[in-house]
Amino acid sequence: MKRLYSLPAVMVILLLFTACNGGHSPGSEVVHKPATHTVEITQMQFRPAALYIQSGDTVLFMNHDMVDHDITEQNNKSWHSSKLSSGQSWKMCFETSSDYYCSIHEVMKGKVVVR
Ligand SMILES: [Cu+2]
Repeated sequence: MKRLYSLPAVMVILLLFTACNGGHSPGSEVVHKPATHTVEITQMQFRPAALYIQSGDTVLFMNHDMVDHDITEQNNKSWHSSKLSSGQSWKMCFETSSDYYCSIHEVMKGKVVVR
């Protein structure tokens, strides 16, 4: 018996709005307008290696290298990007600080510090 089973070629989840819910927590005294920051990946490094943001900000990772990279949360891999080819980018909204690295090149490390 021949079973033809074609997997969906592409399953794309488009997260058009990756911004964290800008919910105003009760009693919060400062309303921060979410910003977008960029981390450039170049010459096997994240630049800046340490990025300081505010909760709810979005970080865009841009791969300028000729090789693939990814961005993986370092402590328990609680999140990770897809593999970024040269010229590709990926973004995520941060509510807490995270250390991250590239799982393809484990010496590549960086962190996002929410303050
Ligand atoms: Cu890498």
